[in-house]
Amino acid sequence: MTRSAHISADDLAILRELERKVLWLASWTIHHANHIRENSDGLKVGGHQASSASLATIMTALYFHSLRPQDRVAVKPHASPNYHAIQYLLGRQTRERLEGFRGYKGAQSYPSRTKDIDDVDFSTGSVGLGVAQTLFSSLAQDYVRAHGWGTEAPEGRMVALVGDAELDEGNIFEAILEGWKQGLRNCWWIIDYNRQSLDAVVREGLWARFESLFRDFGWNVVILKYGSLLQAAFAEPGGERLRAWIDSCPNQLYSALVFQGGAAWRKRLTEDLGKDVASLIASRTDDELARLMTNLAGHDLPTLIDAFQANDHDRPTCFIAYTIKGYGLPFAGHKDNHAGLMTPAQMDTFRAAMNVRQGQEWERFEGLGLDADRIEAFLGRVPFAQRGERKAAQSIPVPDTLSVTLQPVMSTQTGFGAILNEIARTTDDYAARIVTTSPDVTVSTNLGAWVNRRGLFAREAMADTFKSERVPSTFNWEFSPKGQHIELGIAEMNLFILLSALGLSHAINGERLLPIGTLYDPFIARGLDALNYACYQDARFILVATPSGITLAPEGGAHQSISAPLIGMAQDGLAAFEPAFVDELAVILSFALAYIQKDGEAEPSDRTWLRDETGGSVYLRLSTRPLEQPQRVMSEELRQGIVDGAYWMRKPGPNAQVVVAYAGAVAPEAIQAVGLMAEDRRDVGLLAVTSADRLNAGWTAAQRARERGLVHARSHVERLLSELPPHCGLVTVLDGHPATLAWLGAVAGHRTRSLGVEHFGQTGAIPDLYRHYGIDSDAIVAAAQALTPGRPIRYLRALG
Ligand SMILES: Cc1ncc(C[n+]2csc(CCOP(=O)(O)OP(=O)(O)O)c2C)c(N)n1
Ligand SMILES: [Mg+2]
Repeated sequence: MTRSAHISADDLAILRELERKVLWLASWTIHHANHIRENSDGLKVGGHQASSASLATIMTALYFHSLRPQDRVAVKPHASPNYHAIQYLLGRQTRERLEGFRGYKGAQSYPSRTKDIDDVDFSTGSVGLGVAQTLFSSLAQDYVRAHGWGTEAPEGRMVALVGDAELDEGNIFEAILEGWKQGLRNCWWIIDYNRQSLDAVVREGLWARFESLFRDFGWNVVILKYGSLLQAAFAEPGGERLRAWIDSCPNQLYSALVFQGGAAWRKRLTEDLGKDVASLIASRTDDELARLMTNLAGHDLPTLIDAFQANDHDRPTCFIAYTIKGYGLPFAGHKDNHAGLMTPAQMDTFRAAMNVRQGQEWERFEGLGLDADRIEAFLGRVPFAQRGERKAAQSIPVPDTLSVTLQPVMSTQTGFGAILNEIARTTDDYAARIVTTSPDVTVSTNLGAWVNRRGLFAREAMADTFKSERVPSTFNWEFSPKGQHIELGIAEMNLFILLSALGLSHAINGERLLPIGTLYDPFIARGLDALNYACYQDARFILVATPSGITLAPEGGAHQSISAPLIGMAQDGLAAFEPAFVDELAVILSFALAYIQKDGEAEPSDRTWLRDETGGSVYLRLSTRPLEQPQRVMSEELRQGIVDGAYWMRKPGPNAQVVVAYAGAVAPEAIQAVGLMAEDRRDVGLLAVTSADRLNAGWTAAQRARERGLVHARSHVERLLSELPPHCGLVTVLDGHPATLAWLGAVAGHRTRSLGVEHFGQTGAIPDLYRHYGIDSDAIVAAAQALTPGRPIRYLRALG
């Protein structure tokens, strides 16, 4: 038996048993979900059996031996059954959930931090994102430790188990480049090089591209190709010829021979190599020959254990581990095996080969060739399983009021910069926990003043040469380990994945950060899947998007965002706000800094029907348009309205004929329109909407509550609109898609006309564009006139 210098023969024997057990349990879990559990929708589960088998050995080596308690892992999505099986063997996953794999409340199809119970470190699912998450988590760990937090615990490695086809995703390359810039450490990517994607076999020689790519960016590359059986065979007569043959064998042929088995190997090798390898082949049975030829390093425990042990440094490392998709299963190597499922007959054969008795399929120690006590004792001392309960990160108090000096005329974007500047001047704890980041739009999103005070982060200090050379510059661009801004290259995917990593620091590092990321609003779409991913795994951050909409005017048609408000509403885990004024922004930002730290279980609030105690992330849609700021006192009621999503800027009278509801930068048009129609329509009201998202969510929740019998449930927007007479018309307006506010008419049954932007690309000054797209005051008045009976509105007649 082949040996490893880093594990005793006894322990290796146990690991081999566990490897078989992982393969069995993962395969059985999938089989059970398809063939045994009642599956009324008739949907079959593809993409798991072959993919899991490919990683079974590597995951056995890691989880039962090489990983340390401080390490964190992102598991390739389709290897989820392996992960759950491993946790089950360690006593951290239930049989019930395995039986319910992919079912309601069962173990998740793809490992999920939020939905699984077995301590998943990073969710995966959308390929490429979990991989990059490990890279950014390493940076987040460095950031936390450089600031002097969490240093009592040892540094962990962030490990990704990567499908080879995952490297087709562009975000991986963006991440590698950024990692190089930031001096990445403590990151392992283990590529499951099975040379198969979902559809087919991958291109020849891909490993060489990977190798040079990673080396170019400063990674250590370890190629794990041959297992210990093959290495031993290479020393036999003809062994070198065999090695050369394998090295030049096309991927497709290798896969096909794996699928066909021992007899096919014998025939092919004999044909190609003849007497050179005659004795090597003749001394093995078909089964032994098949075992030899599939003994790639990714299926060889001693080789893996030695390689992991030998990589004892903090340089980022890419392991390219040769594997076979479907290893150990009847469809091993077949190019169509991604969605392959074993038939019940095949499963019976497999079960028998695994020594598992019928009816005992879920038994943890069934079919093992070793004493259960020995295995139990081994499991009890597995290093990775020694990690205890996660340290619950403290919550950092945030002031109720953030100070800002209001200029008579200013934009929300300027206000944002001013508020952060004020925060930067304080010595409060929460200010120290804020970390900002931006993909090359730090200055243009107004983070400059903050960065001037708090500096840029890098593990090694770097001076601003302009400053040392005394060249005048507005911005101090100095890097140090104490800096609080992480400057990224222009890649919005990276921004969101970094926010995801920083926003999970409380869970991963046990140290809370308050991350704020800025970007231009339209480029949310560029990183949308990564944003969704960050929310899905419940990372907490504040996203500040500015400028936005057509209001960025001469900045150009290409940068206009229309759908962003709808994204804000629809994105689960993200509370979206679009304030018009800077005093609103200050209230929202203070709310947001507290909200991103909440994770309670409380019932929804009676006032709003929002579940604020559970917290979430926050998206602020800001603007560069300077607006005249209201001179007003921030009453408690006003503050509450701003946070809840809307307040009356002008309360409608009892006979109101029209209400204008606006959001964001079009406030002056809405205010003006209300003034212009005041003589011709009675009791006109003006509703300032600060969060269509929260209004809508509360409304939906209250309706559901009533349908379930809580007859008194009322949401904030229902209360706001309840006093309007039925004949009152609603005109809604925002610089974004009109559907964002169109639903307001359904709240209490009011006729509604919704103005907004449906087309884009026109450039010009704000008045030109507002007129062109129909969100200026004329358009609001015209809509009000069309919607409500009464005499023609004089102002419009005057215009006409
Ligand atoms: C962003 C995204 N696109 C497409 C998919 C569908 N998908 C799931 S796995 C997969 C390819 C799997 O190939 P590989 O990463 O090599 O893993 P293997 O199955 O070979 O282990 C694809 C295209 C996905 N999950 N995410
Ligand atoms: Mg693959």
